[in-house]
Amino acid sequence: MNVALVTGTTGQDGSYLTEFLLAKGYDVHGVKRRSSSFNTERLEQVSRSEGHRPEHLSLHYADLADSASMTNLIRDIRPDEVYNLGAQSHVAVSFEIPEYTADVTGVGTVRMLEAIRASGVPARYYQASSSEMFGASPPPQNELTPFHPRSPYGCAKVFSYWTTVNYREAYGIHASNGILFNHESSRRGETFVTRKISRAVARIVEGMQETLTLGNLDAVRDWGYAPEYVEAMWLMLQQDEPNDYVIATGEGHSVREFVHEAFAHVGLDWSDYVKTDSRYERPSEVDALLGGPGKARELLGWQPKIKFRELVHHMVDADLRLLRDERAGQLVRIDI
Ligand code: NAP
Ligand code: F7E
Repeated sequence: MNVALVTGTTGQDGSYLTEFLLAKGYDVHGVKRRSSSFNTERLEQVSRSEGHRPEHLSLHYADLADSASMTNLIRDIRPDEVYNLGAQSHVAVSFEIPEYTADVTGVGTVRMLEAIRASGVPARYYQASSSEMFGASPPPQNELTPFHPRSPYGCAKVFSYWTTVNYREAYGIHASNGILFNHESSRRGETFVTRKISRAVARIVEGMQETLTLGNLDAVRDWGYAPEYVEAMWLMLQQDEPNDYVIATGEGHSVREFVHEAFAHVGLDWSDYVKTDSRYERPSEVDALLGGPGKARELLGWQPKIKFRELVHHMVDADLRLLRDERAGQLVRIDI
């Protein structure tokens, strides 16, 4: 039986990865943070998935800002694989709380790797690196593209990326970076742009909202489907040698195109509903991200299946379903 420790298990990716690992027969230990309200809603969706094995999922209170909690977990659980997905992951928010972002998203990685090294547990390690590290480097971006981060979040991820490489080189830890481009789903946090749009479209259709206010519509992103991306994380840790991989669809689309496609899917013209406000713009923006996933295709055999149009339609349909079920007083599975 393989044992995995997942930080960020309550987040979008953590919930899909947990589901994926349980289906593969793993014992999964997830890290959750103390919160004054429930923060395990996504894991409740995991518990309704086919083949869920609740006896193989354990949740532990710990925090990336608290090294002792992570060291104790690794020593006690002795995982075969550690997936470090926990982070203050919101780019715009990172400008408001840069020091906290550096601590959790940056130094948190040192805490995890140092816990592995100090415990002597021979765990393989996955680091959730990000296309935000490329920042101002023009597209297309791949593993050889120089980093030029444009936010405190991007800077913290660059630190984590090199820390992961350093622990691999210095201590021989099987540590890999997944440089994931944006990936989305019905479990995406509501303040990221894709979910903000799909949720607003559903609310407008249901007569619960009149307009949608966004920031920069010109930004281009390479949006993929989150459940496919967690499989790539797992594949990286199944390789004989650790390595760093870009995971992306290879297609770039603007926020404006996303908005257009989402409203058109329900027969509406986006320009009748969408406003812009500089309050949603960032002090420094990443203009265009478009990844080259050739190395992952060649070495991992990984390829994205769901592309832009299908993703947009899935997200709008899922939010419509969720809203209608909530209004009907039902709580049902909202996976797409
Ligand atoms: P997410 O939904 O925001 O989830 C982040 C997770 O980190 C949540 O479980 C959160 O807990 C946890 N967390 C936050 N602060 C923490 C702390 N101090 N200690 C322990 N855990 C903490 O993010 P995601 O979209 O799933 O992304 C997963 C990882 O991949 C993140 O590291 C993100 O930066 C990175 N990434 C994401 C994308 C993307 O497009 N989604 C692309 C590249 C890289 P709560 O639930 O309690 O908030
Ligand atoms: O913004 C623009 C915004 O917040 C995408 C995280 O998962 O992916 C994510 O970071 C674009 C940006 O994601 C609004 O300016 C316009 O250009 O959905 P987002 P992100 O910043 O790309 C990377 C790969 C990560 O690693 C991160 O963890 O959309 N935009 N109007 C807006 N963005 C938001 N949030 N809200 C708006 O109203």
